[in-house]
Amino acid sequence: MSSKYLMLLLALAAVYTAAAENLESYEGAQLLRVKLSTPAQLKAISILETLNFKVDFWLEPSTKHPVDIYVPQQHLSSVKLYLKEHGIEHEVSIPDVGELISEQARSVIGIQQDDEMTWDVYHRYDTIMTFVDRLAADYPDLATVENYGVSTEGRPLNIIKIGRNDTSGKVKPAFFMDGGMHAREWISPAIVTWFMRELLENQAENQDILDGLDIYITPIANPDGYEFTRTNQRLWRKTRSNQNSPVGCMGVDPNRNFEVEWGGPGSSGDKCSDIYRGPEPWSEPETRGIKEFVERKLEQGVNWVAYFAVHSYAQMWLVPWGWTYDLPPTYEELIQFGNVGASALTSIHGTRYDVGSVTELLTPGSGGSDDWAYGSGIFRYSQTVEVRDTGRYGFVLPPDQIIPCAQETFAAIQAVSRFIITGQK
Ligand code: 0X9
Ligand code: ZN
Repeated sequence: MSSKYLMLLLALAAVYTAAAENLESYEGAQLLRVKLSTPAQLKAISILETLNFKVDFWLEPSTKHPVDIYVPQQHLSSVKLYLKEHGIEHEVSIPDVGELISEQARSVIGIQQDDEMTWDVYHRYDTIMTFVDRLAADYPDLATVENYGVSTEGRPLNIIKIGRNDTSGKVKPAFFMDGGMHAREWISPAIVTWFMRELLENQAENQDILDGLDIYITPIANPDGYEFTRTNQRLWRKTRSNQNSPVGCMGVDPNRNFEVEWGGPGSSGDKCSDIYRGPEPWSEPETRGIKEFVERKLEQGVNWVAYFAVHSYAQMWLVPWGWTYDLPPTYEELIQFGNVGASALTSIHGTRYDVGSVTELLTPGSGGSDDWAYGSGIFRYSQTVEVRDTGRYGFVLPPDQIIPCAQETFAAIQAVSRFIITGQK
């Protein structure tokens, strides 16, 4: 190894160590998977959150699907005992969450500085936003970047519009996509940036889509939270606004902050909860920015048709409602649209997705962007796509899955785009 290279490696390692000093350690924490079969077991698991074991439900308690529970090292034996006492068997899906996180961090050291956009690692906010600006500069006829606000910590909220300018006067259908709403779901910004790249750098394959649609993508809807996962807590979910909590809890779950039956089931008034809905709807500049942008464009004549919230994980294509067990009035066509997407997705790598309403497949969660998009009457089709995986790695998805995940999800976007374009002719 040349001494120049060694010096570079040492410098990078020093930067990493300095940054790592602020990083919360997840050493020895485990992800446990349980399958609940009775209402009593469901109750016992739901209560777990209030017992001071500092558990974090990566998948919320339900009898419809396995439940993933993150447990810090110091509470593992108590939680395992609690499960046993309630007759609930568990599997350990991640034996050391801290080790898994460090492994992924180590794999970045020495490979590259984080300035060039690639899809083999997860990138920082600056790298991603610079990439988005570059795309718009490289493809001025097809892409433009607009600002729709500023985050609590002062980061620009930018969105890219991709589509060929139509001079015929015909109003094109438009898609809206929110990526990176939840900070720790790193796969989301990683794949939506791939969609942009695919559309613009592989135009031959996407001519009809570029001609027939306008696709608006905000790659990191919650930039403060995203950066906080890089500098402080890898598993942070919410925004970073100050809520004047007496115990110092920060932030709001942006996906409980949209106004549609705001404050309903599956959202919390506790500032320390990961599903804290905020003091009022639209309290966060990150959610308010989306609402105001969508409404402004609507007034300017944009023909909004479909809303995609890109989250992880579970491999589910979720349609409204999230706030009630009732099915929405156009449930059938939402499911039809979802099936078009999910079957195209599966055709690429065989990855299986469930399609259904949020409350059919998961648990209620009120105040989500999907419910607002649909319930406001602005978008005919609205969905949350929960991408890879099903819990083997959960939020700590290895970066070698970015490209396969992006490829298959992009196939879904292409399929629903064509469904809209041909259907609307
Ligand atoms: O709970 C959420 O916000 C989403 N799941 S996640 O694990 N990515 O946090 C699901 C959102 C589904 N839609 C609504 N609850 N409205
Ligand atoms: Zn999410």
